[in-house]
Amino acid sequence: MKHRKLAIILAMTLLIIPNLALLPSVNAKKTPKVLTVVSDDSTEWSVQGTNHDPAVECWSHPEWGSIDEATWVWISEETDPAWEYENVPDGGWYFYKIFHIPIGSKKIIGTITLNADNAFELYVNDEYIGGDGSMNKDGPDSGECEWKTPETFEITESLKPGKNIVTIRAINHHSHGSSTDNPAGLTFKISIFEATEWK
Ligand SMILES: [Ca+2]
Ligand SMILES: [Ca+2]
Repeated sequence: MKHRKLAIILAMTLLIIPNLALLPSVNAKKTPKVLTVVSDDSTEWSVQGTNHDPAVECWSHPEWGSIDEATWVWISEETDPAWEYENVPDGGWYFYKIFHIPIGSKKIIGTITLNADNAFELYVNDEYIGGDGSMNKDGPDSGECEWKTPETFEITESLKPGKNIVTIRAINHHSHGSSTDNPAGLTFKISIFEATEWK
């Protein structure tokens, strides 16, 4: 009887062991994506923090360096360069995006890719991250084409679980031109990952 029990246990063990190899490894390295946030009509804009209004999808130039999934937005569908030149405050229009990283997320890694016509400065949770182009509304004299290429910044150290706010100051250069030969726009994509190893 004892031998029969042992034989059954041995048979079951032999059945289970090969199947263990089919289970996914718990140590497999992975970098799950937690969140993607893009510019869209839930982006808000304001004049230096007052009267937040929704940004709108705007006319986009075919040569603008665009970003997958993200919309070009601005304070109006078509730019009025002369009106903007007269009315834009020093430092440009302020654009905001609020997003929430799930509480309990650990080892968060984040990047943002963005582009503006003509120039921008980027802040995450009020911390300055970087920029592209001159924030002077008269623009540079060098004929810079910063609007052609998106920039990517790592924002890991500025992120936190819970509510986060990205602020982008953006400005259109020069008073001359029509809405299509001197357009304005902003586009961005925030990507948040949860890493398995902290570097
Ligand atoms: Ca750029
Ligand atoms: Ca422009």
